[in-house]
Amino acid sequence: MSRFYATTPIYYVNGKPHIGHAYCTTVADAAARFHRLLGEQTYFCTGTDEHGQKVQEAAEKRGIPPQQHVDELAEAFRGLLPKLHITPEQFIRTTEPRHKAVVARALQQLWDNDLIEKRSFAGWYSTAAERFWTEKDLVDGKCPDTGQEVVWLEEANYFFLMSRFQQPLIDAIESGKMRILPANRANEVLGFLREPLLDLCISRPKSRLSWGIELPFDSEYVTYVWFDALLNYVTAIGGFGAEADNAATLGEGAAPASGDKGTFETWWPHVCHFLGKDILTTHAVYWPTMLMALGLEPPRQYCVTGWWLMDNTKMSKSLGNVVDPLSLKDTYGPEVLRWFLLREMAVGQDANFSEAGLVKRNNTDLANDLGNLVQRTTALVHKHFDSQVPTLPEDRDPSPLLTSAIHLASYLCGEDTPFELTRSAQQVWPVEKTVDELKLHVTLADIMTLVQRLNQVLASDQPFKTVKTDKDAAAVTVYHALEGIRIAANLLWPAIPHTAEAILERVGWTRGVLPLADINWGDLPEGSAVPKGAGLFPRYKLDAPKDAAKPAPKPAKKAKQKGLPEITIDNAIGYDDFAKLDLRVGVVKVAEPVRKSDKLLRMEVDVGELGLRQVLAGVAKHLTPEQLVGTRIQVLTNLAPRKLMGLWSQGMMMLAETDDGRLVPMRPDGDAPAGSKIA
Ligand code: ME8
Repeated sequence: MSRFYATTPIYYVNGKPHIGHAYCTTVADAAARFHRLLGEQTYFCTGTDEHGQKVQEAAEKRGIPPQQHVDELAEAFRGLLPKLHITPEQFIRTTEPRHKAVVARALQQLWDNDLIEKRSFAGWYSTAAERFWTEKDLVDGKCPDTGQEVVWLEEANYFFLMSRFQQPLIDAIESGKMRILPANRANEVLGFLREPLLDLCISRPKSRLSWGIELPFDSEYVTYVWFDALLNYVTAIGGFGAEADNAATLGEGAAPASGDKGTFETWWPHVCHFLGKDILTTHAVYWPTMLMALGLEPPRQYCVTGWWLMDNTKMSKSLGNVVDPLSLKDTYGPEVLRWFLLREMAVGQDANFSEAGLVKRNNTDLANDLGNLVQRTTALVHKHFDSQVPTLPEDRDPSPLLTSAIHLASYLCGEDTPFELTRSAQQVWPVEKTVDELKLHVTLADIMTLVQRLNQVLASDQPFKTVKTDKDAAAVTVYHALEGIRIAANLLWPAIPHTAEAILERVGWTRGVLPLADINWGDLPEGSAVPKGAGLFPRYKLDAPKDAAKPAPKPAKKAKQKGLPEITIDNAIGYDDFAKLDLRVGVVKVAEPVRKSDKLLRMEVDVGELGLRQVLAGVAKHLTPEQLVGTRIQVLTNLAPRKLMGLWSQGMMMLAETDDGRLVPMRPDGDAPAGSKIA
């Protein structure tokens, strides 16, 4: 049987859970549920990372012992899960004895195999990043990752001989054995591996940090927190001798390697790590090399997620600009929050978080599209069909539009159907394909095309009218609309599990959520009772004061013309706004990498009458300087200048960002000279 083992990062307990944590865990939860729909056995783990300097300092700040601190905060993280309808099989904490034992066994094995060495070492240490940097790594004398102060430290430490595994790691990524999604993140890791890989300092002297797992071969040291934390993924499924401890801790039968839950060997080949882009190196470089050194396979798959931003800054505990996900759940309910997190953010990319955005997603997708469909269809059943699923009359075919909805549903479920992609305004894929590629935002958008198609069917078949003149025709539409809703709800279950279950009941379906292979159009029993219920999704309006700082949303603009599909443009801007942009043709005179940045290129661009502009663009992973010098690009010249890596950027290069994360320059066609206005 095929399996899927989903993990989230285990979260630092140096602050309360925030939207970033809620997001990563929700994506993993939804992915695990989608894999269940694909008929796979799934195991999903999350937990807390409880050792290390950050946690020790957080406890000191509160003036309480670290154990008390971590016990309290672990409960805050664990307690958040049911409130977001997240259902992991296991919650693991790194201070549990079963995990400490795994870490000690792993360290001992590496030590016995001469893969750990003691060396004296000096470097700039950043407490915030919990690591050493070399002089040339520093930016303005500060930690390049966190921008915080660093201190010079000289000490003897233990090193894991990570450098030995550089080539096997490159091979694992290049061969696809380690699958890193989205693909641009794999390139990022390979880019990092172009430089020689150093050995990894995996100890901290107790004189400096006492809150950690003691090295089994030197009681003067504790283990570096990342070495400890990453091993949780193995502990959770019984690796490194954790089977018996797991069974004792979690209860017989609850953990892999006990009862019928499989073993470490059966789960490990199917692991998929969900993680934020900021912890890619630790997961895709340190972790697989640790596993290789321990004689285990590197992780099979990674899903690297982007950041939720607020005013273009990452929301995080240390920045203090954190939106409490619980407060939004209390206002709008967990299902709306889940929907927003999963549908709004393209997996892997950053997105801006706003309450207004959440309200909009609720109102358009859930209240208008899904809620209305259920409400209108079941209202017809109550009014005209005795609150029962109508019986399908013989010899009455569904309308062509309805037939296309039936085909679309089968196509989403993976069947060969005559459904033509061109019938759809957007390209739609079978659920299995986009789930496999971990593009869950696309999966959900595709499922919503079924909901939208069913709404179009109601608008075009007009059963509320035909029911008075041709009840059989209305019965055909209503039966199939109920069936379409049943299948859409089944497919949406991974994102909005409680609502999906409620919708299934609402259309008279009593067999619960089914795997895709068991979904057949026409299985909804005729005559089953359709219960009455309240509206599923209330519409919300944001109170003015909450949004006072933001510009008032522009009224939606509709463009109606016979023969053209009607479109609605939210937040439409007027021509005057557009005219404020000074876009010009530019000719790149110079292009070169920016020191200490693997993303930025510095260009000097001739923009005609505006002179020569220095433009910084985050394209180093997509374009070489040679591909730019001498070519023509489009530049936005009146964007307020910004300083990046100590250099001013005096314009913005226009790029297309493709779904698979590539950046493609927008090149002016024809021979318009440098400085020509683009309008
Ligand atoms: O890194 N948007 O824990 P952590 C999206 N303990 N994701 C965000 C975010 C945001 N604004 N802010 C944080 C650790 N995250 C380690 C992991 S695993 C063996 C050890 C995500 O609590 C971030 O990207 O600092 C990361 O994936 C996760 O929260 C954990 O953050």
